[in-house]
Amino acid sequence: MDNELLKRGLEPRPLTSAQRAALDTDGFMVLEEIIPPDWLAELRQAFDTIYEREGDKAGEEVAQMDGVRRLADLVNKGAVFDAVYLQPELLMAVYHVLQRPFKLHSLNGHDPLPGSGLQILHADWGQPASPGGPYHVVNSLWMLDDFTRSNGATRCVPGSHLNSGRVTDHVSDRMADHPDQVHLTGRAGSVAVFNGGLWHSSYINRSDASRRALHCAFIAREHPQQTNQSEYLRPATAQRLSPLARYVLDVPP
Ligand SMILES: O=C(O)CCC(=O)C(=O)O
Repeated sequence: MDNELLKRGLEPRPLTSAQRAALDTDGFMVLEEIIPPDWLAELRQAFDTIYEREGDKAGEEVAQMDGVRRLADLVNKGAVFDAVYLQPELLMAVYHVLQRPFKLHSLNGHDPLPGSGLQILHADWGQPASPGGPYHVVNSLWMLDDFTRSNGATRCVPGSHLNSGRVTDHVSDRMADHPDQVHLTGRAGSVAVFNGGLWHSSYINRSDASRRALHCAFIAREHPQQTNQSEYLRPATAQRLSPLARYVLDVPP
């Protein structure tokens, strides 16, 4: 484990052997009942309030997508998000995959609207992959609603993080269903953690229900962040950050 995390107060929560095996072999795992009901209600409320407040600018710091309610830079949009990027099981899983010090890559929101949401199958690490690592990115999906087959639960191809090269070396039509794809379903309050080399994408929401998620991604410490936290850091955020939060965000002490 990264001793800097422990020195700043992370309480280690060792993964089970089944969790480690799932991350190694499938490239993902789902942690259930991570978000208690009160916090879940606050996160849902914050998601909707921020989206309403930002309107057509919502998500623009990172990426907007037609048919998807996107949010970005959530580190600076409410203390309710502080515990997301410090969740101990999540940090342990990230270290297990990356095997070296890491930092937050970005904290965003994603809600495919009814009838929309399909993305190309992609990996979050943009460079060609080498089987067995080293890996560079770990992402997590915080399920603020139940993730079901009908409301657009994320699809992924188990074991695809073990392939070499790029997704395009293996898949010609990345919008099409992949024969080996599965969906990351789970109850609201669950968190799916996956290797950034895993082929995955958002899927069509064929229901009338929302499918709000937070994307909390981490990157090996030697690489630039998707959201440069030092540049974006607002005074109100800086004031409340713990030493552990500052380290994970990679902002000055
Ligand atoms: O929320 C999802 O289903 C995954 C979205 C995703 O992979 C992305 O926005 O790059």
